[in-house]
Amino acid sequence: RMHLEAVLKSSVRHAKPAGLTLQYGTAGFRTKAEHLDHVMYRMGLLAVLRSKKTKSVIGVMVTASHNPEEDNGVKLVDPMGEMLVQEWEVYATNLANAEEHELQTALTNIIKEETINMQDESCVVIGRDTRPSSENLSLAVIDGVTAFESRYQDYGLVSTPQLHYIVCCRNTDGRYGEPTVEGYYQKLSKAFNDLVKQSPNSEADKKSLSIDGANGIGALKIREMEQHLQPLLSLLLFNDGSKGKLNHACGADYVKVLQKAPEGIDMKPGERCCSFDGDADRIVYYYKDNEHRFHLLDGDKIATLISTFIKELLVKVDLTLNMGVVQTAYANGSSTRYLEEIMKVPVYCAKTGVKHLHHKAQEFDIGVYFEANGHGTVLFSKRAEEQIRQLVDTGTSEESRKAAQMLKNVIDLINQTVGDAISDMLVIEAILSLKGLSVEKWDEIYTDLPNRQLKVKVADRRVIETTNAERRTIKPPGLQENIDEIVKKYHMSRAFVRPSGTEDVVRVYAEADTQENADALAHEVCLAVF
Ligand code: NG1
Ligand code: ZN
Repeated sequence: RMHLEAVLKSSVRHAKPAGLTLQYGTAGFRTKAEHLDHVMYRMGLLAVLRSKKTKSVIGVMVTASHNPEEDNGVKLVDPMGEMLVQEWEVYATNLANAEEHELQTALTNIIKEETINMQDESCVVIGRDTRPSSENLSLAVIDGVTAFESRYQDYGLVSTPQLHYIVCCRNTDGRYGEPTVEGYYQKLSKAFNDLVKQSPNSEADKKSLSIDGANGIGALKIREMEQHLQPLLSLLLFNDGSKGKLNHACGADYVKVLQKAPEGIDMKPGERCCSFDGDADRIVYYYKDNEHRFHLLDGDKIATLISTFIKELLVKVDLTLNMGVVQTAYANGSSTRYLEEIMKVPVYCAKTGVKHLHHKAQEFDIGVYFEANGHGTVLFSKRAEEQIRQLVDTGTSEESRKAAQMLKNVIDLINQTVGDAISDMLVIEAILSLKGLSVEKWDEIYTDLPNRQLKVKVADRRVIETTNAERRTIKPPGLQENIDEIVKKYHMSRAFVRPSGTEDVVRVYAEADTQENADALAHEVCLAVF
């Protein structure tokens, strides 16, 4: 058939190295950039098929997030700005792994199985991070899209959450916002400024916020947005990409895993600092105290701050909307206990990977989800949004109308499509300002249990299988019993292992009463895995 001829012809320029296999995992495809050209071309093709199938605009983001600069990756964005639906991940994997002579069959299979009408319209939007390899790889995506004669728009350098936002806008007739980067800045800055203007706390006692941009796209985008936030937020940007290497000794993942400040940032005692990751969909906060001790405020602390704030507003508007918090096994035990026992908020544990948290959070009127590593957002159901918007005008008291207005601003400020460092940062900054809360006071809400995360290289990580939201192993036989015995030797302890979905390693996590014990426990469990 005509359209496949063109596809096969162009594929020669993006030939797959024979024998190379990759898997569409929790974060799409991710590996060394030089192995990805054929994958990009084929994801361009797949995006066109997905677009025809859903009769919507589909996104393709070229990034490897917090991975080293030499890596790259690609993920597809579904119509409402969500991650690609799970059933299509299999198609992505099959398509990426088909040898050149199998490509036609792989494509025909998808078209047949999904009964795709190739005459249907399609449109793909493309974005990329700042990696040196990203531009050429995004051109390979475009080659795939045009081989199918599809419409497309290349948005160039954007953060991952900006592309998710754009996809959602394009498929909702602009009701979510203008489908441009400028539209994103307008929407978020208006909501932020409206929110912060209601703060009773004076400008004078506000310190500026220091941002570690991980030498990535987030730094670029913060520079563009900065002027929209004046004078309510003053920012100091470090690791802006002018000297350092992407994600090297900086960024949210580095800070979270090593529990220390990034290089290249100037920290003064008591001053708020935050780090983005390489594609700006994660954020963690931190500060150093007067004794120069480092304090981390990770995704769990962020989830607690945001859910507490929303819960307080819900009481004021007197709406009976249910709210739940979704975490993963990596959530610090103290955060879970605080949310359940003090805040009386139901907490759920999902498997690692945003799509799992996102789906669980959709079950609530208001679903707050965060991975401990700082990836997260808040989802408002249609019902919740409607009720809140209505109360802005019809609330029975001044106080309830004001609270409804704040909730409405939060809805506009949060990027509901995916975790977003910039959006989350603005939500946090607004809450701290409205509550007159310093970073130390926020940190004091609960005390983290000392913890350690390690990784172990094994011959084949797939020999480990887990259950119960990855908190226990069922394979290989005997491993869980071993871990249980080791954990028993420590106080207030917990540990689990799971195969990573993005790296060829097994991850080990441990918590205990002291840092020494958490470290020792993590080491012992590593040995049990090895
Ligand atoms: P893996 O490699 O499966 O642990 C990591 C993060 C996830 C998620 C993905 C996607 C940890 C422990 N794991 O997954 O939370 O962010 O990368 O980027 O942080
Ligand atoms: Zn990321």
